[in-house]
Amino acid sequence: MTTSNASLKRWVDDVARLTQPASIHWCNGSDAENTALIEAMLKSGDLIKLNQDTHPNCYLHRSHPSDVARVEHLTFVCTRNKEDAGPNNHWMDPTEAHRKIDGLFAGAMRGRTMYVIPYCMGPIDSPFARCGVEITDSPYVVVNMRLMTRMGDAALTRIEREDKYVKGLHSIGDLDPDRRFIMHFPEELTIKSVGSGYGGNALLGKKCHALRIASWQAREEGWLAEHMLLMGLQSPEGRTHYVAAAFPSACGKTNLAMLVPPASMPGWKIWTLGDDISWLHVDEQGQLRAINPESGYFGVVPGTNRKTNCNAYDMIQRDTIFTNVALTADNQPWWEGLENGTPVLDWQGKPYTPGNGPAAHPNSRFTVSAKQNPIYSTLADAPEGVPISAILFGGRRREVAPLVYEARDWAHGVLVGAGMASETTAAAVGQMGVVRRDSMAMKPFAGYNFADYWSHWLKLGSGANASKLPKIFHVNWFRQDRNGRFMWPGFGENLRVLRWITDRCEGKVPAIETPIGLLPRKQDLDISGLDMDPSTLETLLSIDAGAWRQEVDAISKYLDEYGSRVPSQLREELKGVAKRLEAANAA
Ligand code: GTP
Ligand code: SPV
Ligand code: MN
Repeated sequence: MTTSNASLKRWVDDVARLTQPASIHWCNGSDAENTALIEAMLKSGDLIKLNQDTHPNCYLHRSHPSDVARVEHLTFVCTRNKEDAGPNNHWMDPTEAHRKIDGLFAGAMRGRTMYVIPYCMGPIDSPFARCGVEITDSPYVVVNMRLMTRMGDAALTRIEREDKYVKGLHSIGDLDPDRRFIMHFPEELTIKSVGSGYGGNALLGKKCHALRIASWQAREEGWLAEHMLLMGLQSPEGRTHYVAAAFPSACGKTNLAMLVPPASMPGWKIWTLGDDISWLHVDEQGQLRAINPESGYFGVVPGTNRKTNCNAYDMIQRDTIFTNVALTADNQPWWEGLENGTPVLDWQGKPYTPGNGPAAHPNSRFTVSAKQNPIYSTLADAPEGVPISAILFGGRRREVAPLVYEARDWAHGVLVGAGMASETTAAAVGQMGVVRRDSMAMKPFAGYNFADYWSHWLKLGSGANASKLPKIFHVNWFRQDRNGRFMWPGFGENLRVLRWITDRCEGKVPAIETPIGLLPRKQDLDISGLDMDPSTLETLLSIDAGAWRQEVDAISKYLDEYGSRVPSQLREELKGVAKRLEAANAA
């Protein structure tokens, strides 16, 4: 097979000349192709068959122990002008970057098959969808891309028609962390990644295309590409609100998107549209609408069980690829937080000894088609997307940030998103549990200067055509008490907070004005049936003025890092918070 598109054919030929594969395979996305790839990977040891009685069509992949998470320090945005990448990105001159990485690609596919993967991010017939082609020498990448994107013939047809697509080149190379780079060339709509087989570094449709390159395109074209889940909340009366929520990696997007309502909220229904990425546009009526560019989930495994999220748990009992989980004696996958079973082999395949670190890697993942989600929304395939009632920002904050508050308006909401902070997690290599600023949960994913990104957000909201903007909220499920215990039960119980949010969207309940935004009155947040003492709720719903004055100072210093490109409106919003804190202090 090949293509009628001359530029695509030329690029594939050029890559083959550089990387020297033994053969070239154009992926069509068929079942037969997938089965053959899985058979081959079982033979090569890339995949291990899991217990087919308990987990039909489930496989385990063990990655190289040095290759288990995203590598932010090796991820570059290569723009002609360094300032365009901004202090939020590592930068390299594009000419130098190409030279450096092409050196690593030279001959990298010798003896291997080179796969050409045409894919579409978003419903194949959506005007908001964007296509790409990933070239890779990893069959694991191919089978994952098939679950995560609309991959194969239909995508190729659209690419040939449009003649515009993102070029992604990937090789696992020798997996040496010293020869590992993930490079983005937004001005050329090009991605080059070498030396890693891990999700976000290797499945180029996901973070590299749908966030870093897409955010760049989105600014040029007047839309937003965001690290947001997308869900529908249907009340017992039958009204549905769609909500998009940006939380940093491993901070609860998949779980919120697949939420199981608590017993105390009968009649509520949740619909998942997406669990990681949303593309948002203002439509002709001035309404913000969103699509999920992905078609599968690459989700965190640890912590998933029947109690925390039975939707997610049920979904991964069949047709799932597990990466870096542990194994039981009868070859079932095992991870921390699972209610039964005993691990005998850890994620590296070594005999498991309790007390010697976790059995499953903390960033072990499942890859599964979204169609297996029992609450998958039929509107996830709607070309026009869904109207958004509310945007949520949130992070992992053991202190300072209350359970929920509402921004005063769009511009204040942009400040709330820009000032977000969260504790680092196992999703990226590096120290865990350190609080860092992570604007809109996009610190690792914005493909351009954050200062310009904040301006773009402000501009989108002030446009005359944006008349029906969603409300913006901040949530925090992760407040801890003095003993390090989570104060809020989280998971399904988060629906109690979402209900207050939709009540606010419908103008049903008043809220309390505070210096940082609008907080719920205690009587408006239903906590019936929760074992929660009044002082805990008090803490969750109050703000510590001293801690917030420090927070404002910290945000101010953070904005300073971005210099004169920071929009003055953002600084005005921050001054507003500072003034209100002073006034409250004086009162
Ligand atoms: P990425 O895929 O990395 O973008 O992560 P994500 O934002 O989708 O996070 P996910 O839902 O996978 O949750 C990450 C971890 O946080 C898991 O171990 C969950 O069990 C845990 N978690 C999710 N929601 C909650 C919550 O409401 N409360 C608490 N305490 N933990 C949660
Ligand atoms: C994240 O780290 O935010 C993920 C996993 O969703 S990855 O695809 O590796 O980026
Ligand atoms: Mn993510």
